[in-house]
Amino acid sequence: TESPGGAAGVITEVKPKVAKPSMYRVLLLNDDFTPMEFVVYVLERLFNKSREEATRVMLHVHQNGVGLCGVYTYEVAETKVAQVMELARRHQHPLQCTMEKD
Ligand code: NFA
Repeated sequence: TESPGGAAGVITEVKPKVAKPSMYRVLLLNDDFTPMEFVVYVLERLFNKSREEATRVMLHVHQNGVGLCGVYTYEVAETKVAQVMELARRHQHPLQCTMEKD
């Protein structure tokens, strides 16, 4: 949407702009005890990854100590972290999940 404004010939945008939300990375941390298959399951179930992509991310975390599960708005990222921590707790695995500003 446009309206005339300012100097001759200048078109002023009048559509109101909304701020883009800050985004947060959800990270999975390696440990020596959580079974690889459980980590793959978490990535498939909570982060909507294919078995192939979930396996790739799991192996990255296993080899590098930390890896990216996804990037989300604050509330979604918080929920993902809580879901991972609760699932790990229920299965008595020490798997850790954190979030950080993108
Ligand atoms: N390091 C774990 C193992 O060898 C697997 C793992 C991968 C754990 C990614 C946590 C995160 N069983």
